[in-house]
Formats: sequence, C-alpha cells, structure tokens
Amino acid sequence: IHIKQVNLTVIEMPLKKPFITHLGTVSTRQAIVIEVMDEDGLCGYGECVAFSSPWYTEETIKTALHMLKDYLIPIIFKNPIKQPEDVTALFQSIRKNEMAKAGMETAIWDVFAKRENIPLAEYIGGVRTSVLAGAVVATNNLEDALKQTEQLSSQGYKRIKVKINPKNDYQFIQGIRSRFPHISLMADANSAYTLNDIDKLKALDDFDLLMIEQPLAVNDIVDHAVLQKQMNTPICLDESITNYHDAYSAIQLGSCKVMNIKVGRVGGLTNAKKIHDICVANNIDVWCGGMIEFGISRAHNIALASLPGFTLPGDLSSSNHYWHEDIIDPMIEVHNGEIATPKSPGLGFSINKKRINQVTILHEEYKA
Ligand code: OSB
Ligand code: MG
Repeated sequence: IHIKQVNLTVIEMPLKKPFITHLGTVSTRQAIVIEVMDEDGLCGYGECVAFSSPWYTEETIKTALHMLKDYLIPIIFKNPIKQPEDVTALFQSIRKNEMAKAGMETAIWDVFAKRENIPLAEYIGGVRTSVLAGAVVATNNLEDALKQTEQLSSQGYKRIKVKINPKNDYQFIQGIRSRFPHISLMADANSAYTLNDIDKLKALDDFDLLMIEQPLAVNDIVDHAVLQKQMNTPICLDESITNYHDAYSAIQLGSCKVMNIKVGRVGGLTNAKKIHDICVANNIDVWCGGMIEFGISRAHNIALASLPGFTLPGDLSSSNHYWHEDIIDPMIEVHNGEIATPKSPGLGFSINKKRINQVTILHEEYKA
C-alpha cells in the first residue's frame, strides 16, 4: 500500500485525579493522534504515548513531533508497504524514538486490518474474546489508596497495582493487604530503589504480591538478577525492556520472571509481538502495560493483550478510570475484571471526532 496522507493532532486533557509517583505528578495528559490514509482512502489510527516531559522515558511530545515530521512521515511517503512488519524494518535507519515510531506503526497496522476487514486482535494472532483488566492506584496517601482500591474492586477489577517508593512501601502494602486479603495485588516502584534497599524489598515478600515491577534502575539488568535470586516475589521489568535484545538479555541473566510489554516503549506491535514470543518460549509471564493513554492506544493494547502469552491482567482499565469522555466511541468498559475484545475491523472502535476537536491544541496535515 501507499500512505498518501498523515494528519497529526496534539490533544490535551486533564486527568480526573492526579497520578502521583516518586518521579512526579501527572495532572494533564497530552498525546499525538496519528491518522494515516492509504491510496483507497482507508484511514488508520495510532496514538503516540510520549509524555509532555521526559520523566518516564527520554521522549517527549515535542521530540516525537520532530521525529514524525522530519523523519518518519518522509520514510512512509517514500516507501510502498507490503505488510505492517515492513514499517519496523524501514524505521531501523532511525535510532530509538520508540514511542514516535510506535504511533505511526500502530496506525498502519490498523489500516492493514481494515483492508482485510478483520479485527486487529485477530489480524495480529490474538486468540482471546476478552482480556484481563487491571487498574493502577497512584497516590501518596494511604487513606486515598484504600478508598480507590475499594472503588475499583466494587467496579469489578480483580487486580490492583499500587505505586510504591522506599518511604511508603511497607505501610502502603501492609495497609492494602490487610483490608483486601484476597485481592490480586502488585507494586510498581518505577526504579525507586537500589540494591542497598534489599532488606526493604525482601520485607515485601510477606504480602503475597503478584509481582514487583521495576524496583531498580533502567540499566540495572544485572542487579535485578541479583535481587530476583534473593526474593520470592516475582520481579517484573518495565523501563528496562525497550527492545527484543533487552528482553533476551534479561531472560539470559534471570533478571525477571515477568515482563510488562508496552507497545509505545518497544516501538510498535511488531516488536511487542517478538518480545511476547521470546517470553513465551522461555516461560516468562507477560502482561500489557499502560501509559495513562486515550482510547486509540487502549484499543491497540487490547489487541496486543489478546495474544496467547498474555496470561496476567494488564494495566488495562476502562476509559473512565482517567477520562470523563474518551476519544473513541464507545468508551472502553470493564465488566467483571475483563474487557471484551472488539469484533469490528481494525481497532474496532470509531473515532470520536467531536471529542478530539474539543481537546485539540495543534493539527497538521501532510500529503505525499
Ligand atoms: O510505570 O507502568 C508504569 C503510567 C505512565 C508511565 C509509567 C507507568 C504507568 C502506569 C500505568 O503505571 C498507568 C495506566 O495506564 O493505568
Ligand atoms: Mg511500570
């Protein structure tokens, strides 16, 4: 196929409540909606999940716009695409910038699935009619964490992830676990620890956590292996895994028992599938991570999470967990801890253009 037009729309929406981690607070979310059109006028959609500032990865909305405008869109206009995997190969001439690449790559996957007239989940090899949901509690106040957990549990969520750091960890986890003895509970540290904190981390072994996510620094792939040997709780890597090679190294070293796969962090669905495959082959459990995203990225996540290896609940929540009104129609809903895999072609949701218009702060159109 030939991509004839690409539209970039930067949107901005406030979160219903601030998302607080030891790295800072997110109160409003920007994202880039990427709309691509092929020679037959079929449109596909992607969402670039970079944040406005580089607190989680080095990318930002502005670096992603630069990459898209000056490199990725020109590559897409210049080259015919026989299959979605070609996009990843074409983008290899550009180093890193995975979220910018993923935004474009996922839009092209959507076009291909629509051309085939099948749901994206099925097109990428998904097998699940519903995916396992999970919600994140990101606050610095235990009372608030307990209240949010209560609400989420009453909405049907069966897995809760709580953000921790060395200052609040034991109190938070003990507090939540004693109030909710049977809930599937996990913690995400976003690299708040070093191996010097090993006793604090080992103390969390008492609470039957599903896993602890990214306790150590991004590049501490060796130290994570040291830590995993001394802890019963499975370690999950998030930030440390940005490509297939990272996944291979972590598996070889024994740095984790679980991997969080995020489409944006690894440069798109093709790479996400490859990481899924090497994990399945090595008995590493995988789940789909979240980025406080809008509906387009959520829809891509649902497709990814329908692959056979996604046996653990992901950070896949309903649209109304963060937003009053999402940019897709219908909004995503969680029922009894699960989200139904959509049955219509491509992403399986329609784009809520009225909502996008309300929250647009920049719109640019590029033609081949
Ligand atoms: O570390 O998993 C993370 C959100 C933004 C950046 C990093 C992370 C997160 C989450 C997922 O924890 C939140 C969500 O999308 O529900
Ligand atoms: Mg994480």
